[in-house]
Amino acid sequence: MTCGEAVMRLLAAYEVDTVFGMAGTMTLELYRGIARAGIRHVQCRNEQGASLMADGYARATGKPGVCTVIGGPGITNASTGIAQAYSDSQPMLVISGASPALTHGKGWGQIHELNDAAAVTAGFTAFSAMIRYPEEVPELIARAYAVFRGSRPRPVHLSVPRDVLPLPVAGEWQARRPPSLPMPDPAAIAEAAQRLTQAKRPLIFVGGGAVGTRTPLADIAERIGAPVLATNAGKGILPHSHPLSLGCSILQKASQQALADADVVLLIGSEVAAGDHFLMKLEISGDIIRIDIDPTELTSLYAAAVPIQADARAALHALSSALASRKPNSLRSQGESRVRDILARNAAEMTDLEKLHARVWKTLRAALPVDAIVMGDATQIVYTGSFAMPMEMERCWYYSGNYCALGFALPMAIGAKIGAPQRPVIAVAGDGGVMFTVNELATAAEERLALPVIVWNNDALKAIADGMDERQIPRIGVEPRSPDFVQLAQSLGCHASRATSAAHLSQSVRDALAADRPTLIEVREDSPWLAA
Ligand SMILES: Cc1ncc(C[n+]2csc(CCOP(=O)(O)OP(=O)(O)O)c2C)c(N)n1
Ligand SMILES: [Mg+2]
Repeated sequence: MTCGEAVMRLLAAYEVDTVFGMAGTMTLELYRGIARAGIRHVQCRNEQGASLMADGYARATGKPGVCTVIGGPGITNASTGIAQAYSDSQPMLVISGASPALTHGKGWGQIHELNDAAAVTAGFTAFSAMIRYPEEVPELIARAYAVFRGSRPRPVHLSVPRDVLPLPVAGEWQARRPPSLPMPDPAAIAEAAQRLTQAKRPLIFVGGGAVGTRTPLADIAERIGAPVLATNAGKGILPHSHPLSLGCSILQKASQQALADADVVLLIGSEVAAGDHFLMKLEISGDIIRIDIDPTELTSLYAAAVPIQADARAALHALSSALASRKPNSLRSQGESRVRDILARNAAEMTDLEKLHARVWKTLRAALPVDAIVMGDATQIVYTGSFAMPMEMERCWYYSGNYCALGFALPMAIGAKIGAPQRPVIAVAGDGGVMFTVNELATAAEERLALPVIVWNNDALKAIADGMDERQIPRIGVEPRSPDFVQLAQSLGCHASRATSAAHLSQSVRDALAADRPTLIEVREDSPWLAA
């Protein structure tokens, strides 16, 4: 067996069933392994697509996404998707080729040569390592899974030189058992429970790290009467319809004010990234009880009065038990009326453009099943969607958020649909953003994915054009000429249409969810049917 084959057989032992990739001569032995290990290979059109698809797969399945790319341009192309996954704390394993080990750093002009590949990806991975001997592989892959399963998940990059991949490996490598997650300190939980019972205006703020905590979260919120605010990544953990849910409304003023006014904030599994609120720092004047798996977060920008380093699920179960033994403070109905008031003030402040976006979301919400996954690009309609698209379930709404890489939505949706084919998945991107990765429509067509792709067309890089207008800067480089999106999608093997009414949009989405291939649906911002 070659090292390349052994790598893939070992990944199969870690239950890897799919890799997203682009082959090259340097990675041929990995492909022998892919074939022999019975792993599905999804061929992307550019490595940026592969890393974003691997990320989408991870978000839909909860398992690490894997991509295989060549060194050099394979890695520099994949970097955007790896960095996006890093920013959003998603597990991803990137296996790349590299030029022969002997040549590294010598400037001999080897094909795909990259000075210090590990240094290139070090800034957006939990760790990046260059393999020198096949024997190093089992430990490094075990370390990658320790990151994925036992700590804050983040991407890992392993480069395997082209002269190491063909080396012989004797015997099968075994998967190693990953460590368990850190448990909360009982004293810190008792202190948190004490402070929460005494709070007059508590508020809970949940991020992606709180996924999987619905039951204890709802229990805690109800006992202390706390409104629950979510980041984009935390959207749906508490169902939108819950009377204490503020949804992901942190872009809106009344929600920001409620956070500023709370006397105790329970912040769970979130760095409160600026991509969710567009401010340097949110105002929080109350004490923060913070639960995070990453110890560095607990002392960061939003430093904790009560820092609890733990897995959020374990911590919230412990906190809900600790609160159960205390007398409820009977603030639930007050909390619910605070929520109604905040939501009403947010609604009253919506701009005309946001109201127009919200009409589209209303149509989409009605057309999509409750468990549909929405992958949103950095387009204005998605910013509005963060608060205007209600979610009853977690892991259903993803937005490129803080790293904010244009071109996120389509490949993410492809990866999600491949990972969870039984789930409805939809991509929403702007006319500017979709062009970054539109080539991957060919991948989606080849994979015969029933995937609606909404293109929100306002004939501009509008978020930036608006910024120029506001500052009286002439519009430069923000009005690219778009292709005919319908023709473009058709030529890449997709169905395509332009929405002509709300009913037509709704029917097109429903049809697309059951189609034999992807469907691009263009929605023009200036559609007469969308006007108020
Ligand atoms: C890779 C990348 N380059 C540049 C940007 C800066 N940027 C943020 S939003 C935006 C405009 C996007 O235009 P479009 O997708 O049409 O959405 P719209 O704002 O028009 O709704 C740009 C250029 C970015 N987020 N990502
Ligand atoms: Mg646009």
